[in-house]
Amino acid sequence: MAAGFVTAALGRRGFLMGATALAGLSMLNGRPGIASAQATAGAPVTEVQTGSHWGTFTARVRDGRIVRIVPASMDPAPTPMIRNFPELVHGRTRIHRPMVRQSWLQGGPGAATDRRGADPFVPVSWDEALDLVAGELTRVRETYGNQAIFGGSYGWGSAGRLHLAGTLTNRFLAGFGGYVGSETNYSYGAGMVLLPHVLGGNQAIGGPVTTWHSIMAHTGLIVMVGGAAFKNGQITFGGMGEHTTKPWLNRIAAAGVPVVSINPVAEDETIELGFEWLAPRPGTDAALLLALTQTLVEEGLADRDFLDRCTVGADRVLAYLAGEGDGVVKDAAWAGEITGLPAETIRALARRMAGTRTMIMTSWSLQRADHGEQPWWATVLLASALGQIGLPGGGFGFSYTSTNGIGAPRAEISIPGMTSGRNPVDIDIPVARIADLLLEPGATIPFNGREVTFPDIKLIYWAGGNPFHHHQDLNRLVRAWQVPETVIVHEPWWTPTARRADIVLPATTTLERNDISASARDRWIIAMKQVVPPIAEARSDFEIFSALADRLGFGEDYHEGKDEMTWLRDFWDRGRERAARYDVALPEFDAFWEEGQVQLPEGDCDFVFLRDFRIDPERFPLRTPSGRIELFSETIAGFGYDDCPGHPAWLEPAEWLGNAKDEAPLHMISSHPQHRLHSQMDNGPGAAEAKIQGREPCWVNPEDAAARGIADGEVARLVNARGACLVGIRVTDRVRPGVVMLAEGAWYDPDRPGEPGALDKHGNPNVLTRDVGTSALGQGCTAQTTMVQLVKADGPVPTVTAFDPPAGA
Ligand SMILES: Nc1nc2c(c(=O)[nH]1)N[C@H]1C(S)=C(S)[C@@H](COP(=O)(O)OP(=O)(O)OC[C@H]3O[C@@H](n4cnc5c(=O)[nH]c(N)nc54)[C@H](O)[C@@H]3O)O[C@H]1N2
Ligand SMILES: Nc1nc2c(c(=O)[nH]1)N[C@H]1C(S)=C(S)[C@@H](COP(=O)(O)OP(=O)(O)OC[C@H]3O[C@@H](n4cnc5c(=O)[nH]c(N)nc54)[C@H](O)[C@@H]3O)O[C@H]1N2
Ligand SMILES: [Mo]
Repeated sequence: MAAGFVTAALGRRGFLMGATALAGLSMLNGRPGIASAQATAGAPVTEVQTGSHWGTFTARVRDGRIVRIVPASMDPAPTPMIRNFPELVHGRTRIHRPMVRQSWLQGGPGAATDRRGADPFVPVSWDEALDLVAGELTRVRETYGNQAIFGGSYGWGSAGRLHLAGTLTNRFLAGFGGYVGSETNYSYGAGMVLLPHVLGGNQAIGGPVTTWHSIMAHTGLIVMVGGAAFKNGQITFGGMGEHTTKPWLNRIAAAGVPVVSINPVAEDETIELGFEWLAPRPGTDAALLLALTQTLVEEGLADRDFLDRCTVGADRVLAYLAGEGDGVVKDAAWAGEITGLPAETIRALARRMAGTRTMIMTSWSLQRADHGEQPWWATVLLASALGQIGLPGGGFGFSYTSTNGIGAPRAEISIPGMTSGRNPVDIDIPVARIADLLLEPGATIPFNGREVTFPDIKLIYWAGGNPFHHHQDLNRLVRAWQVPETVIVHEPWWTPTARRADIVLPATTTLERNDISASARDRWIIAMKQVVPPIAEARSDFEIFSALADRLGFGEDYHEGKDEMTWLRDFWDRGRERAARYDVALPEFDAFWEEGQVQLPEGDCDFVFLRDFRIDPERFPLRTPSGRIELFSETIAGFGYDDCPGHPAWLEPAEWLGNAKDEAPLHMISSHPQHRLHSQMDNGPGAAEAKIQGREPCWVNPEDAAARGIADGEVARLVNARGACLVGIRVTDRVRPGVVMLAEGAWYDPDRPGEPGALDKHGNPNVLTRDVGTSALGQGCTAQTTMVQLVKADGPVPTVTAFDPPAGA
């Protein structure tokens, strides 16, 4: 995803492997790697294997239509989501032709920008569309300069080393003279800014981390802060051969390793696998983790030797825990009041953790909250006090429960991909500050010890993301989106963002082109073969940008005269050379392509994060200023931020159950959806089946539902000062009283498009969420810090129109 993956050098040392272990490279036979005609009754069926963020599968095609999706045989736990592809590729939400918003076409740039999302569209030919885009880019560059172009273009797009829409956009705009970009991400933006100060890098997020093998063999207790949510393990960014996370969890459960899920919500695994469930108030985990640490200290269970040898600043944090400065002891009784968990439960958990080999798995969700840096820093503090960091099966990690493939060992071999090139405009905003950027040109914000000044944006170019799903406070984004003169979007589907563009260029889906999937979290390299020809007039992002670059005179720099297959061959050949340096012999490209897949050798199954550092911190220092784990960071303290002091602390969130107002008494969690990837596949049958009267399901505790006279299966309204949406009610005791859960990703569907404050008919939580950064340090997204009211919807409710193409289409 967006930039910023720094890997600590040291934890990697344990990952070096002997040549013999690597020699066993295998290419599996027996799967339909190439298109093969089969005689069936009627039209011939071809079978083509391809890959995606959801995994690898074979698509059966008859008469140019995908009729069936079959998961790949190497995948032990495929996700049912892949069955959505036939509808996604052929369904009625596809954009078939280049389209221009009517007012823009008639009135030119800047015309009636408040009608974005409301205006009809006018189809144009590809030639006209490309001329319009090239002309408008040139006008903006000449009139305002390249820093008036926003090309941060955040989003998941599709898997593949070539057709990564965001990278292709960046490369194109860099070649055009530059753009305002974005850095960090929505996933763990606050965490990835924090951890380099504390641990010297982000290996604790991206891996390698202590393997599941090591956990299975050595761990006596797993504590999942942010819960077991293996719905999230259905996805690997960039694609995969195997889903490993859920199978490992099943094995761990079968082996009887106790798992405590700390989560206001009980996800499926908590019930299915019989995990222990502790349901704190949302946003209070930092207090819980501090109190667990304080309990260890009080009871003489803290590992002083580890704290002395491997950390700096422990004394100052422990003094804070003991109440020095504010007179408040951060003990179990104190945290009990904040979290809503019994103090004795907190004490008992601390003792259990100290009494056995404990692995703490903290999820990404916790830091998408006001002061989201704190629960992550407090995780490192607690793990340090336990003193098991660097021991087999002990310590902590930040991703085990948030995405597939973390903790699965793999060889250090990578296939290169398309690069974005150097951006001559050297301005990047923290990605979640997009609305601030548009609304406050000239304003300066603090960010990780420096300052970012927002330029005046006149043109937005977006491909591969859906800000009208992903950004917070959508009513504010509606206003911000009216500021630029022109918005250009590439999309396969009529998503809320495509509907709010001035020029929409129809992109192919991943099934309509060739690519290679190779993720650092998986052992498989997959040939992502074209399954069907492009639908209607769709073109790949690469073709679109190549044609534009040709028009604008830098085509040769952009495409280098290479077509799709030539690029893939090129990536492969370079990856093959790299692999040879690790004694791994990859086949020639043609053999790989014909076979359709390659399995890399397994990495070090016994890998333990920070093992060498633990053994000898002098010899294997971290890349922090002190070389140790920074429980107190002079650097962060030196920034002087009130909202992110020099050590982990409990800082009251802007909104939480501890300061609930009558008009918004419920805490809303907006988790990642079970049946889709963000907004992707919301237009498929899987998501549709999960909806309630066509709306996104909202989990409500029986107490809260009864207090409002609301029953399971009804449509109700979630509302706060920022917005309102309709949701389908799921009454369940799997959510803590006072908390509601509405997954992100339902296509935003306002009853009065273009108007801030419209009612979203469909259930997108981001009409309710808050658009303020985590802190001056991380400036991450704070979607989880949201209080709402739930109201019975009396009378008839409006029909959902999110999936009806706009007028003119
Ligand atoms: N309330 C709330 N909001 C959240 C979150 C939350 O927890 N709560 N989570 C946040 C997080 S972590 C993330 S990562 C973001 C995700 O936000 P996004 O990454 O923006 O979400 P997606 O729905 O995956 O959007 C990808 C878009 O790319 C399009 N697309 C797919 N393939 C291609 C292609 O090849 N070419 C082009 N041009 N387009 C393509 C898809 O149709 C889709 O519209 O959401 C964030 N928003
Ligand atoms: N199926 C599916 N899988 C996905 C994605 C998807 O869209 N769909 N998106 C992918 C992406 S981009 C990302 S970033 C990851 C996200 O990974 P995460 O951020 O880990 O996922 P979430 O589902 O937001 O939240 C995980 C759990 O945290 C709990 N939680 C929320 N708030 C709190 C809190 O304050 N305290 C505690 N203790 N628990 C809390 C939620 O109830 C939920 O069960 O998922 C990835 N995997
Ligand atoms: Mo994410």
